[in-house]
Amino acid sequence: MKRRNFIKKAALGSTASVVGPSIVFADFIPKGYVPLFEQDTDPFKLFQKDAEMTVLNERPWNIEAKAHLLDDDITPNKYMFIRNNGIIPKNIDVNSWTLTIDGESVNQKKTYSLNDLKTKFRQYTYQLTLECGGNGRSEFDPPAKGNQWTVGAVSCAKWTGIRLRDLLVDVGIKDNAVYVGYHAADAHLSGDDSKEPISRGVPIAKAMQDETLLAFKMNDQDIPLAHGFPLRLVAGGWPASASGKWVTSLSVRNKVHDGAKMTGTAYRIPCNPVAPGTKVKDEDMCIIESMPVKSLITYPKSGAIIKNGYVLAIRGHAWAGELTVEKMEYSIDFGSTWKNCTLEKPNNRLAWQHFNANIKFPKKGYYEIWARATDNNGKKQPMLLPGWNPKGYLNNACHRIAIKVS
Ligand SMILES: Nc1nc2c(c(=O)[nH]1)N[C@H]1C(S)=C(S)[C@@H](COP(=O)(O)O)O[C@H]1N2
Ligand SMILES: [Mo]
Repeated sequence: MKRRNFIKKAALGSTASVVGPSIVFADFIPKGYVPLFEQDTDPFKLFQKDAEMTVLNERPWNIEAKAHLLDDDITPNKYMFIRNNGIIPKNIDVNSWTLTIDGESVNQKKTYSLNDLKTKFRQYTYQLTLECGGNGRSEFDPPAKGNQWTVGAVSCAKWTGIRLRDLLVDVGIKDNAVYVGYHAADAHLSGDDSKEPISRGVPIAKAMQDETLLAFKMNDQDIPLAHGFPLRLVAGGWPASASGKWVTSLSVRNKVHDGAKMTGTAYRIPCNPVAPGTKVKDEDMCIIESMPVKSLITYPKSGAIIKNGYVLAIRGHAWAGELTVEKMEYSIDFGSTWKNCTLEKPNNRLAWQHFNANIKFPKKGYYEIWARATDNNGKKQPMLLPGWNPKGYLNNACHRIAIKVS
């Protein structure tokens, strides 16, 4: 990302907000002309992200955090990764926004205004872990195409909304319902409006969980535009691609939803492990459901230098998809020996858990701290890259930071 370039241009359009000021002579804009303020903008200003966030792609916008930026217990917007498959919707009118529930397995199609959703149903708040299925992709070998996420495509914000279950009950669904697929207002990169950038969803059992929300608030405020304003599906613990942003309709399907990015190698992995580089048959690919156990050291920042004799207090978060984290350990000798961290309970199901430990180093020199979580089924994070798959999903290898004791 050439920062200097867009800072220069952003100055020209510094009055432009995300939704845009009203363009006074809009009627006179030549067809196909893109106003300067939209041509190149500073993503950090545009999305209110911290300047230390990393831009991986500008079209569509994909932005990730660094481990040390994720230190907060509840992730604030400025450190939250953005993953887009298409173009963020423009000119959203909350007064005319509706959500339609249809599909083979509804008794009758029904449409709700935002106001209906906000007033007719009870609201709930949960802190929910959302991790992109491709987080950690950059480590795959042979490499996997797609955004080269390192460790920062994960967040755990507080979401407020209504239970998807309450809505489905209100609509009335048939016994043969299998899946709930979302459709959203973002546009396909090609500009072809008949195509959707992404249309995924969750099986009925996940849709019916207490914590599966149709959210209108994130961290007690309107959801930021980039994260799905004004209405977003949030299915914590699953690949975040299941959590549709800018949702305009939900289809209750009598089969596994077959929308964009539900098939082929998208968000699917070989049902059984394969050797790196293997071509896998379509019927041998399985949809990713619950995310695997994982953790992140968020303090100190990798590369920290400490004085000999100093006791270093490390901290971070651990999560395990639908499961809970039962044990958290660290190693300072490249995984030869492990010691326990103190591990907290989650704020609610599907929220990440905080850990900390006090570390003494035996003498001066270079060390790495490796962190390893174990889920409540006894599964541990692998020390190095786990099962290769064509699109580089589910890298839950131990997080490692470098420390110099001087
Ligand atoms: N409508 C829509 N919803 C979407 C996406 C998208 O491109 N369009 N991307 C998905 C993917 S792949 C991820 S990882 C998460 C990212 O959520 P965030 O940008 O709020 O962090 O949103 C999901 N929901
Ligand atoms: Mo994703």
